[in-house]
Amino acid sequence: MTQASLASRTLDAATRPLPAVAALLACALLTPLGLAATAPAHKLAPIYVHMNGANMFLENVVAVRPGQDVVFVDQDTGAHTIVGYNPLTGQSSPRFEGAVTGTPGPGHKVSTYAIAFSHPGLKFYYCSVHAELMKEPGGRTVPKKRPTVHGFGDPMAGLIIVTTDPHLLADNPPTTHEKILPGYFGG
Ligand SMILES: [Cu+2]
Repeated sequence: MTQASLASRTLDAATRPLPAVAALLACALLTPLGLAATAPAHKLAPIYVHMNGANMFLENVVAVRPGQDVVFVDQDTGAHTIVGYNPLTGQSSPRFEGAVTGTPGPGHKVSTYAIAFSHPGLKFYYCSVHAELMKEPGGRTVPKKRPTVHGFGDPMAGLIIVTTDPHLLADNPPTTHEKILPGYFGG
């Protein structure tokens, strides 16, 4: 890597989260009090969750505002599903149910699935291809990695926190602001 490209990468990494932070600040300043939780005055940039290898959601916990899109981006060679479930009842969600197809790699069309939620809350989801829901002895339903699936030990699952809390919203990883992650397509 040349010194120039190193400097450019460093600069890029340092400035990347700023547009999103600026957007949130602008929102906080421009949205009348009490309106933010129910009706965003203007469209926020989406938050991205990537699949690009090891059969997992790369950013497996993200926070979004009510009405803000979460876009699942499949940069993996394999297909996945995104299915909401309730850990207390074990029921799957009829509305939060998406599917994305794999891609051979850079230059090919990337499959996405988008969803937004109206109210604050915890939205648990899993990939039904690579994980399965199981009821634990305490009564809670949790996703477990399917025994035949390759990847790390974690089940392919995640959580979307729908909130107006600025501290939670600020905790998103920097990659959630990029639609496509450069330089890597997983298997
Ligand atoms: Cu999957």
